[in-house]
Amino acid sequence: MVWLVNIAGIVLLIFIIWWFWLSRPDIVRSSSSIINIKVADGKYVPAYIEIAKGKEVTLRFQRTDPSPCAEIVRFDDLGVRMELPLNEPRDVHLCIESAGQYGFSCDMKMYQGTLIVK
Ligand SMILES: [Cu+2]
Repeated sequence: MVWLVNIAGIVLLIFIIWWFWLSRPDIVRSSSSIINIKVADGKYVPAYIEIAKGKEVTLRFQRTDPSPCAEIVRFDDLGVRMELPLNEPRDVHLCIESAGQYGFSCDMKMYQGTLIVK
């Protein structure tokens, strides 16, 4: 019986690793030039966005989260920082020339998202 418990433990561990580190539930690959991002309930939705290298995109942030934590969005790698007033969409225009991953976050880095440029 002990081996059965061990196997159950290993399966559970694999599931936990997959869930927290490997699953990207809301990755969005958008071919459209305007991508809507909701700022709600303590997170960005979607939080993982794949965009094409060298193409102009508009990230349209719609903040419905009243937490003051959400009122700034910053793209540190790109030198972009923008205020997000409540219930008023704000656009961030980007054209990224080199492939890679670019994080974005609120001012205290509690809300986090990633742009994947390919
Ligand atoms: Cu914050």
